[in-house]
Amino acid sequence: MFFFLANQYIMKKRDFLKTSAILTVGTILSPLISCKNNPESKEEEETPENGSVFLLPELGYAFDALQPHIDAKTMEIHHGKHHAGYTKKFNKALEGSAWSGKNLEEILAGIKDHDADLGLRNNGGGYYNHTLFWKVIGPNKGGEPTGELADAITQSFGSFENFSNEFKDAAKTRFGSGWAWLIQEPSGKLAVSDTANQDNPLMGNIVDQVGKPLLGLDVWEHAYYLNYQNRRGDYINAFFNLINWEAVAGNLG
Ligand code: MN3
Repeated sequence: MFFFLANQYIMKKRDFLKTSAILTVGTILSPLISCKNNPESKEEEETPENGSVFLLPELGYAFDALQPHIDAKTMEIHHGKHHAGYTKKFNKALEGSAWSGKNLEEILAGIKDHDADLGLRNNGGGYYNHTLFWKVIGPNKGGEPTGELADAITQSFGSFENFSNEFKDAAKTRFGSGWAWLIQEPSGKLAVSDTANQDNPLMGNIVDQVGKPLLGLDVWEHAYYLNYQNRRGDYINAFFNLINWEAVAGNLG
């Protein structure tokens, strides 16, 4: 049975209002929150009136904290524009849908491959994927996992080196925009996979390899182009200096 790390980011409207009332200016840049400063704004009217809203999570570190591996400008735009945009559009897509009020994992697992679900697929995936991404990287991280996760990687791949080669290869060869993943399959075994666009391994009706994401790497050009231009391989190598293995281990089911 999967559980989802970002359940903490979903809350009922009344709790959201209570929370937003005590928030001061910080790294949370959600339009859903910032619009509270202006009750007359149009964005306020677009906030779901019932059910739940998903909030843009805080990074937990400064925009420049991941330098030189990921530059501050990329982080600022990626979190404050891209992820904020997915968050807003996801909430909008949920409004009035049968999925309103469900948890994120259930929503992703239920999405079908047809036009009616496209807004949920792209924006629900974008919301989940980036929420995971910020959690599994951090300043002064990298190295190798220890304990249960290290054992699981050795069991599933033979060695950490085999895993990292397979993961880097998946990230390099993902054509166009998408993500590379370390997932835990329903059997418990770990595997590497990759998905197109904002698809997520929980989307069992869409992806070939289903599993719970433990680690995800965004290989959209917006994730690295300012610093690395076309050198996706350099960005992937740099990512390994940022992996927060404790956080990845925390995602094990
Ligand atoms: Mn991205």
